[in-house]
Amino acid sequence: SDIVGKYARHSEIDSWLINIADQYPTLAKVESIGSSHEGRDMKLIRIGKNNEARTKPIIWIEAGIHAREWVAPATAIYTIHKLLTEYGINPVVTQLMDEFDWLILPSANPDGYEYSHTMDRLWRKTRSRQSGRCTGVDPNRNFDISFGGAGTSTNPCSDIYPGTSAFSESETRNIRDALLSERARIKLFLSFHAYSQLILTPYGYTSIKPSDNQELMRVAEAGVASLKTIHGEMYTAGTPPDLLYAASGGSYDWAKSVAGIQYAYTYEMRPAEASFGQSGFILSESEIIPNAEEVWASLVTIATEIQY
Ligand code: 0X9
Ligand code: ZN
Repeated sequence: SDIVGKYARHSEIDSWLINIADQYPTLAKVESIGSSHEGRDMKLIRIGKNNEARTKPIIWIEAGIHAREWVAPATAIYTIHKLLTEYGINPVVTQLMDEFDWLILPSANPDGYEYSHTMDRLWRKTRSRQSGRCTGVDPNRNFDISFGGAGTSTNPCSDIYPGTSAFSESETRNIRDALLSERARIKLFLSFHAYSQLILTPYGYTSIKPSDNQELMRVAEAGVASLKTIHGEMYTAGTPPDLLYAASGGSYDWAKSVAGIQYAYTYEMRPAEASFGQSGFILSESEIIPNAEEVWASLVTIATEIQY
């Protein structure tokens, strides 16, 4: 069944990944990076010409670490589909598959994602048991970078509870271990979120800028410009402390400052803002493809700009 352009369930994403990799055996391979707290598989798809040689630079995409941000996994799925179905047809896709291996984790918080479908549409965290009758840790506060610092709460019931210690969650440990085993080849790390229409540059945890801030901003601004050409949507590039709020323990900050991946960005996708009476996390299914098309255009530009 085709889930492109739909808000699919975790199990549908799983079987779709297996299926599409089967259809393109020379271009794709699915592997598991481990299980979630409730035992769901976390599948990573490796896409690229000759990806089995494991020699090319890697573009890493993690999506859905926040459960309610449904457009993020849906955009990762569109991207996987585009790469595989247009290889050898679309010259841009072909080039980006010849030059990079794409490692895409479309459902980074499977338990939370399922819970947001069955019990609470606005669930954000994991589903591990915490003290005081509370459930879940914010996985984007659970990485070991300024753990428990800015943008966290010590209240286990809070949506920004970072957990009892860094990497307390199976989901973040699985992501950490997969990243560490590939880090030498990863050139670009992307974390897909919603919403606010931003390309966030590092760092999120401090207002101190990395030494290569200018270069990171140049590439992000180029991405914003090409994104706008598709449907006219406006994004802003900059750091979380400058544009949103400081937040520690995030995956892209860890990818940059600990794993040493130079280009690390967090996308906050559609919508730009919540509309009256409705949460910004509730985005019509009809916006998945337009959102993914414009994000794709920015990815092409970013991938092109970082080639050297
Ligand atoms: O708060 C977050 O984790 C992200 N915003 S969201 O609305 N999707 O929850 C921003 C994350 C930026 N990254 C870091 N601050 N590390
Ligand atoms: Zn998020």
